[in-house]
Amino acid sequence: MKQTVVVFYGGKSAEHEVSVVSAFSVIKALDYNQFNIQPMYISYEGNWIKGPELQAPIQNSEQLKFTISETGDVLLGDGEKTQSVGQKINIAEFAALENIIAFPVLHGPNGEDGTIQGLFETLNIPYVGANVIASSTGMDKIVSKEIFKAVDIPQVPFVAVRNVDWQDSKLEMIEAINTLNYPVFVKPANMGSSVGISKVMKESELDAAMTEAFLFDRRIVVEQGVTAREIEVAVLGNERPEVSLAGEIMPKGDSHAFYTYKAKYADTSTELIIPSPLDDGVYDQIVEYAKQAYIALDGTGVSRADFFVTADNSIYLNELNTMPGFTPVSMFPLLWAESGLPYGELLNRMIELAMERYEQKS
Ligand code: ADP
Ligand code: MG
Ligand code: MG
Ligand code: K
Repeated sequence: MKQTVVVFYGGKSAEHEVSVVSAFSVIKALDYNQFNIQPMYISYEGNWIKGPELQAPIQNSEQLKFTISETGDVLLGDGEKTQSVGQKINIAEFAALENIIAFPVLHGPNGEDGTIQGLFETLNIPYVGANVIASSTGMDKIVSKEIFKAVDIPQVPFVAVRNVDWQDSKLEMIEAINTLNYPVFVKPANMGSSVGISKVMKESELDAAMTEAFLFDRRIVVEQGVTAREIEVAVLGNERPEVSLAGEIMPKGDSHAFYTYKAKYADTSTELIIPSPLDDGVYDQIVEYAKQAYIALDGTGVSRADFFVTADNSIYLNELNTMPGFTPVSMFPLLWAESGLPYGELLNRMIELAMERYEQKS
């Protein structure tokens, strides 16, 4: 009997739409000779909607009832963002499904942060990608920075700020932030896709940026801005992680102050250069840091490690993303394709790694 891969997508997260686009490519590219595919849409409210089980690849997103507009918006059903196709199910019904493996293609809080991974652990269901601890620490920019610091991976200077401290002792907080050089980047601790992030040129702009970031999280990280190239590598594996070639992000046009949400998903003018031309020794050092970072968070399955490389070849780890984008224009699958592992084979390898880990545990 074929195993069923349950692909979770959507999610109660500001990165819902990115997830839908990623999942569509995943669902299309999975190996239907080996698996049945069960799409499982999670609505903005957190409801689980079980779509029709698929025995053959779907050809277009209409069959999953969503379309992607020219501006990159995902429109579900008739364009109502909360509409979806399928039948609402509860966790007990999910747990009763037999011979399944979960494939969460979810970004951001409630999907990439260890919560749903913990549910799969509890239900004793194998799942693709990062485990609970890598997911939760990787999602939290403050916790992950503290861990990377502890293993001596270079990062830009940063200051962590809690909402209550910003309310109670703003002047002290500003003083701490002013020890960094402007521009600074203000980021919600738990988010991705550049959601809630601002580049702040001077102190007078700080308040608005903090208010914006606090919409997404109680905790914020303020980072010193660097002028640098953005270099990313993909990591794949459990105990012995492998690292791909390096890719470089080139957001084009001067409308982008940095690699924004729009530049990431809607803007086809953003160029990805693979392999990225790097001076001698830089790639090897990046590979080393990527492995160290992955192991420090106890990474499993996959991650994308993102770096800043300055003109004088200083290397800073920006972040580890445990559920990197999987859209057709996403860096992670393109990096593996250029490194000799095409999209479909990459998905198979990810499923294998999930099963390996599951069998080791049990
Ligand atoms: P996310 O998890 O949302 O992708 P990042 O920390 O990667 O958040 O920040 C998003 C983008 O903002 C980066 O890809 C980069 O373009 C820009 N950025 C973030 N931090 C800095 C920094 N310290 N210096 C320069 N650019 C930055
Ligand atoms: Mg991120
Ligand atoms: Mg990022
Ligand atoms: K992250």
